[in-house]
Amino acid sequence: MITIAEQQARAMLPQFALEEEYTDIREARELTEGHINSTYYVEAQGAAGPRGYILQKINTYVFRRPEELMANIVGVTEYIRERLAAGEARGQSTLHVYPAKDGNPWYQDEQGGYWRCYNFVANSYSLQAAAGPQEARRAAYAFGTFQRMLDGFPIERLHETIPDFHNTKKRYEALEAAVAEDRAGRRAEVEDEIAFARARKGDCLLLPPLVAAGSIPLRVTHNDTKLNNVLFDRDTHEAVCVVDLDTIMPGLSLYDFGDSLRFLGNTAAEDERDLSNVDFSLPLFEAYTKGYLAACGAALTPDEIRLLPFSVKLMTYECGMRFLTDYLNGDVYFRIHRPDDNLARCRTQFALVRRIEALLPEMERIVAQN
Ligand code: ADP
Ligand code: GN1
Ligand code: MG
Repeated sequence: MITIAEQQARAMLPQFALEEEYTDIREARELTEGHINSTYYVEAQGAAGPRGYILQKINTYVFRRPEELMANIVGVTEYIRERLAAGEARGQSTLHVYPAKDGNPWYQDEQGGYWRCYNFVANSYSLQAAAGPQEARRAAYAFGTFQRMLDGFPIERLHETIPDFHNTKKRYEALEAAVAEDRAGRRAEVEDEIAFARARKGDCLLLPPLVAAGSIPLRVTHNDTKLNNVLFDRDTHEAVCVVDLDTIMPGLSLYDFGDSLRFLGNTAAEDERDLSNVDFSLPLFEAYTKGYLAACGAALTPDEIRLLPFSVKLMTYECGMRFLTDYLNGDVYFRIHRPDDNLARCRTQFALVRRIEALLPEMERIVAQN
């Protein structure tokens, strides 16, 4: 029986102008770790041997303007490629976008769906959790280097692929709107979580005045720095390529730092059901901080450095609110595997916020020492 992944690969791979002809599709399978797009790994037999591709159907509920999104990705990957060719950031690589045969960096299918094709980064793997400080430091180095390389990118060329993506105040307001509407009839079940979010509303207001005053600069940022959005090399185990470039936009370095630790600093999975397993790892925080500061610390302002610990709390709180909002809205945004996934994810994020709150002084001490 032919699987859906095989069907998609057979229909979509021929639409792209690859650098070599292939004779056969040897393997096609869906990669289900991401929460947003539909991602397929495809291995095709070329003249010189098998070659891996990533075919992705862009989630157009989440990304309303896929042409602009692809323009961002093409611009940023070309820019990074030039910097790498000039000898910067040795060991790092960037994605290659294969154009469709009509020349666009996407292919539109008969139902109006948008597809794109990347190289599968050869010999790479991704992780759902850091096994130890070395992996945290390596991921941090890759994300920090990515940010440093994009420092000179003309920020005005970027489209905002999701407006107000990390505007925590707007995320709070979206949660209140979802509570009021109670579209899926789930409100009664989540009163504790709603109260938790409300009690921390003031946190939403801390960064905007510093941005307005210029002590926290707007930069070109990735905005989705989960550990599984960086690829590791199978031989060296270094973090070699940052992927998931959909949310590259003007943003704050603190979003990237905080969001990475939200995911990687958690001792449990994002959708862990047993909250007693959720804790925040100070050794992983320290390792990540070291790797990040080594890669891009020289460019950071005193306020950016001072607020590194707070950013972890803020991004965790924000993400928890986003999961809660989606749960109340009936799971329209994040991909779920089980009906209560978004509720479980919200609960892990809020449990983690509690732990981070208790550990903030320790985290501040670690930043001061590095
Ligand atoms: P989503 O937006 O749904 O998270 P991603 O672009 O992050 O989608 O892709 C999902 C996963 O597929 C990534 O976490 C990564 O592990 C893997 N992946 C994506 N692109 C590539 C690539 N070019 N090479 C190797 N693996 C990739
Ligand atoms: C989504 O696409 P993915 O799975 O890497 C989300 C992030 C969240 C994350 C939570 C475009 O990331 O913002 O932090 O889930 N991406 C988008 O796991 O909303
Ligand atoms: Mg992803």
